Amino acid sequence: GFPILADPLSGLRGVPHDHALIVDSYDAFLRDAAWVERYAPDLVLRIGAMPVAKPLLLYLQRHGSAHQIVIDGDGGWNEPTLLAAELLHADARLLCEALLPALGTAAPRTSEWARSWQAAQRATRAAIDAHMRAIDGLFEGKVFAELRELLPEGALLYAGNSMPIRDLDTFFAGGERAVRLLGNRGANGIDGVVSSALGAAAAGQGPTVLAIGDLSFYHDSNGLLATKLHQIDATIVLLNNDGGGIFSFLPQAADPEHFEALFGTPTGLD
Ligand SMILES: Cc1ncc(C[n+]2csc(CCOP(=O)(O)OP(=O)(O)O)c2C)c(N)n1
Repeated sequence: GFPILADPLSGLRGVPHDHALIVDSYDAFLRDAAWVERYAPDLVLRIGAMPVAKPLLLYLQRHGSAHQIVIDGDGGWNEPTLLAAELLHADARLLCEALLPALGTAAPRTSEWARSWQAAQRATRAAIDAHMRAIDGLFEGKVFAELRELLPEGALLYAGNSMPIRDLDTFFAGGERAVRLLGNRGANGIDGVVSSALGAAAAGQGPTVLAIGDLSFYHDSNGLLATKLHQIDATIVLLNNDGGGIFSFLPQAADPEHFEALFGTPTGLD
C-alpha cells in the first residue's frame, strides 16, 4: 500500500475506516527540510481540489520531476501549479474501482517507504498531542484539538478561511467518531463564510459548529439573518485575535509603522 495524504476537506479525516495508510499530520512534518529531501515520490495521484497545506505544495514543487496525475471529477483544470504530467477528467470513485483489479488479489505489501510515512504520522501526532496537553493558556490551534474531543458523532465542523482551515489541518486529527469537515476554498475568500456554513447547517442533520476568524465573521455578519429566516441552530466559535492573524506570519509583520494599518487591520470590536 501507499500513503494517503488526507486533506482536511477530503472527507477522509473525520470518518471511521481503516486508517493504517492515512496520513493527516503531513502539514506539520513536511516543514522538515531533511524529511522532504529524503522521501521523494516517484508517482503522485492527486484527487480533487488543491490541497490546503502549503508544506505539501512545497514538497510537490521540490520533487517536481515526480510523475503527478491530477484527477478532477468536475471536468475543470484544478492545477494552478502546472506540476501535473497528466490531468484526468474522471470520477475518482469510478477510477479507483476500475484500478482495483490491476492491483491483483494478493494482500497489499506495505513498502519501507510507506512505513516511513506511517512512522512520521505516529510521531507527529504524538508530539502534537503532548504539546496540546502542555498548553494551558489560549492558543488558536488548541480549539481544533479540543473540538476533536468534544464534537459528537455526526456533527459538522465548518472552518473559515485564513488560519482556521490551516489550524484545522494541523490540529484536528483523524479519529473514530465521524465528524464532517467542510470549508469554502475556491478563491479562499474570507467573504460569505457565515452564509455558507449556515447553509450547510440548514441542509444537514447533526449539530453544526462554525470556527471562524473575527474579520471573516464581521465581513459576513449580515449572513446571520439566515438563522432567523430558516430557524437554524448552529454554534459559532469566534477566534477573535482582532484582525487578520494570518499576516503576522508574513515578513511585513516586522514593520511596526505600517503593518497594523495595511495588513493586521484590527477592528477593535468586542
Ligand atoms: C474577500 C476577501 N478579502 C480579503 C482577503 C484577504 N485576506 C486573507 S486572510 C485575511 C484576514 C482574515 O482575518 P480573520 O478572518 O480574522 O482570520 P485570521 O487571519 O485571524 O485567522 C484577509 C483580509 C480574502 N482572502 N478574501
